[in-house]
Amino acid sequence: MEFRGDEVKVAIIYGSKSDEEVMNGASEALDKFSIEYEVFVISAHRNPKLLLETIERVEKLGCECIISGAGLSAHLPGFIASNTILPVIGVPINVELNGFDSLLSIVQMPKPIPVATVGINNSYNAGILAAQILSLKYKSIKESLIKYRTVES
Ligand code: RP5
Repeated sequence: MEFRGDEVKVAIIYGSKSDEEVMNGASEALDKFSIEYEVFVISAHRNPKLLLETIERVEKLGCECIISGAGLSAHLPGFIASNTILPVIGVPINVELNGFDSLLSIVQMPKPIPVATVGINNSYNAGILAAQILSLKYKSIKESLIKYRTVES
């Protein structure tokens, strides 16, 4: 199946407007491969109902992967992962403790609910990993990734 640029394939969900700058890296990476995405700013603890509705919406939109970033006690990516079988890529955000609180909250998910976790503040890599997941299905993304990695390294 070929990638159709007008379809939203990735949802980017982060917990607060204050995460925006860090999370822009994910959009930057997805833009390189012309992958459509939609961004949602929703807190898991301030607005859990809206978050659940949004996860349903993201599935209905046909998204194939979710990128989620949060700081502090970062339960957002894990909560999302527990409510969908779409792969969830977590981005730990450095707010306090050099981001280790967030890293451990995201990476230490109990079985059988994994969150594929990238480095602290490394949302760009989350975008690349999302592209790699999509490249299993979309040949054009696979070809672009191969070219990109050769040129960039
Ligand atoms: C987390 O708490 C957010 O993801 C953010 O990283 C952190 C601080 O949020 P704000 O108090 O700036 O809204 O939920």
